[in-house]
Amino acid sequence: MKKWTKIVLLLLVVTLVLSAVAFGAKYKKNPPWVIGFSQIGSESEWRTADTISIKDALSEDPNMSLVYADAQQKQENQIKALRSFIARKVDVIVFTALVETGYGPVLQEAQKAKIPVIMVDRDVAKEDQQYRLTIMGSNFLEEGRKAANWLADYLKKQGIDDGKKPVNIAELQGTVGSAPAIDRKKGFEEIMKGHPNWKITHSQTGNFTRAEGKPVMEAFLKADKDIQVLFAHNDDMALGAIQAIKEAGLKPGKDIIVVSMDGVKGIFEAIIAGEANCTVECNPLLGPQAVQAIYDYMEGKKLPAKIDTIEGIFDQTTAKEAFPTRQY
Ligand code: GZL
Repeated sequence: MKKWTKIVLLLLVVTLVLSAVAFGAKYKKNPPWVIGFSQIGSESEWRTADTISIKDALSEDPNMSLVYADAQQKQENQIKALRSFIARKVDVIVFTALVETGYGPVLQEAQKAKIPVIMVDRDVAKEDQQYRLTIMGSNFLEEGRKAANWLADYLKKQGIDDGKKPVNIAELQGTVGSAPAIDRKKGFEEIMKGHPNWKITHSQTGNFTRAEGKPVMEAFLKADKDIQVLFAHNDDMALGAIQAIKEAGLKPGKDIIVVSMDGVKGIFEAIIAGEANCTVECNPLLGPQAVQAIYDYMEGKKLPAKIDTIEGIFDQTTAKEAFPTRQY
């Protein structure tokens, strides 16, 4: 090849590369970015799926490197992790709040250090939301309403609720002070107002775990067998309670209607086996949305205050068909 041709070709390649860089995405800070992800623990099937989704999405992205911290359900561990991210000057913090309150000071420190905070799943208290960029996750209030509306429809169809006879409900609450526990309860009780014969006769936290849901349900049943419905703030506690109902000689899904949230594999199996009745989906697969939010931020786009996830509801008429394609 003639010398001149080689020079022209070389110049062409250099120009192409430079223009690609010049007209490539304009970032606030050029990658690679260090992302600190503070997760609350591994208390449920839902949390495990959520952690895998977010860790995979962040670590598989060529522009991101992940610093991961598991708080093991302790807020002090989480605050320590956030402070270590700040000290390390990570580019973005991604975190889910174990409980709503107590994060104001550390979020202000992140803001002072000009480190953006993107919340996933559980938000912080209203007064501290000014220190975070956005929250992505479920609408817990709506999940509570969906559970109660499904129950009203089911009780009517089964001829169990004449609007007068008492419907006694046992409630397994999630982690005290957490956004899902507060808002799922609020949403459920909002719909209850339209059913004066419904009553929550027992209510206690099972901390979103099977191991704690079972003994709490055992204690409910020891005190009072006149329970028609179990409303559990997540499937893991419902699965623990189903064991307790069986050990008390009752049929879960029949003697006691079981309604919970998340949509994990275990509850699909219980619904298909007729031992549970309904699960309101709460999508944990937030990884891709978290990565997209980081790119949007780095490209200077304004993030919406809340990024909602799309969710369904499953019962004994739909669970069997949906189960094979479930991703968590
Ligand atoms: C809800 C999430 C809750 C799940 C539980 O988005 O925060 O925490 O419902 C999990 O299974 O423990």
